[in-house]
Amino acid sequence: MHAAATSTPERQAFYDRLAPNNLAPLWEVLGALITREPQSPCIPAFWRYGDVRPQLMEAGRLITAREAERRVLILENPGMPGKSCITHTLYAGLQLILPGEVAPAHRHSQSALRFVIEGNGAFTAVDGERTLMRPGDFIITPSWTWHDHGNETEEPMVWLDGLDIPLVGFLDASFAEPGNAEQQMETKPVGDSLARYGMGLMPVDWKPATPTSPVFNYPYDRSREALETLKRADDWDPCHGLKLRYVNPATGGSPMPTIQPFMQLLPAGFRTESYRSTDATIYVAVEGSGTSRIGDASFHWQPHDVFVVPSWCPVRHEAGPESVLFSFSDRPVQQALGLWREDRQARAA
Ligand code: GTQ
Repeated sequence: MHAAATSTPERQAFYDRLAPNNLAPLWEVLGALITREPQSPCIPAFWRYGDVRPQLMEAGRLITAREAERRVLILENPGMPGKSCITHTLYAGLQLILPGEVAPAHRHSQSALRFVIEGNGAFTAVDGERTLMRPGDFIITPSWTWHDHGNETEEPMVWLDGLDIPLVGFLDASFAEPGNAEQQMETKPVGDSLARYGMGLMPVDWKPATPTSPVFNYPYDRSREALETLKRADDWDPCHGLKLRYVNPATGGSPMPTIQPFMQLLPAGFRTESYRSTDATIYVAVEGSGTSRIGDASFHWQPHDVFVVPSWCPVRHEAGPESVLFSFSDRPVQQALGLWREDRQARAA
């Protein structure tokens, strides 16, 4: 926006005298502070599950879930090494729980989503209710709720964690507490929340007490069925194919205050038009295969692969066979602040 001012010895001497007084000249940094367009350290990135899985299993041999508290390999954006973030505002990691293991109860102000990758029927418990995890399920751990995970099955359980850790850290609003017991008491039957709030019905006098959805497992068979039925309507969005957003049934808004998840279907051979938006987005391939061109990068994905589209970076997807993508971003935060923008004719990616 503003070209850097010329440096003169006199000016530099002045700046040197300002610094001890905790003062700095705006005109030296204005262009870097207020950019014409988003300038993110986040870059397009890709994780092939076939490459990550052996290292995740190696972590399983080196440390228990109990000792680690959460046995997770963080997916670090290569543009921000060592920062534990996948985008500038969000964190993601792959969590492993082996048969017989427990990840002990704790709670924190950060909100978490789980997107189930592999395994069949290990559980996560949230405030006294267990839910069984199946591939493709989208599960929420709301802010400040007690949660522990356990695997009473014979198979390893792997899911993608998505948390608002960087965002909460930026706001200096992180609180956390360990549970007094390793596992919380089960106080509700499995499926309680879905029956109570997720069937197009609500208990008659119920009012939401938090901004997070009262439904905490959105099972894949239901999301998939929605896509399967809607694809017959044949009204494809040129930029998205058939894209649905998960909702909080109490508000119609995002299921989580800081993160909006999506599920989309691309028919065989479909090529989306170039698109960009200010919410950097994390994708997980669920079914099919395809290629996504993100800025200058190009990634060929298969089920369980993860990739990142940075803020305002043009993206185009091309499906091979019919494909399903899960994704999530900080869009609700940007929308609440009036900052979110999209561009449906992005310069060709
Ligand atoms: O499962 O509670 O990937 O607290 C990072 C922090 C998972 C969890 C993560 C966590 C969790």
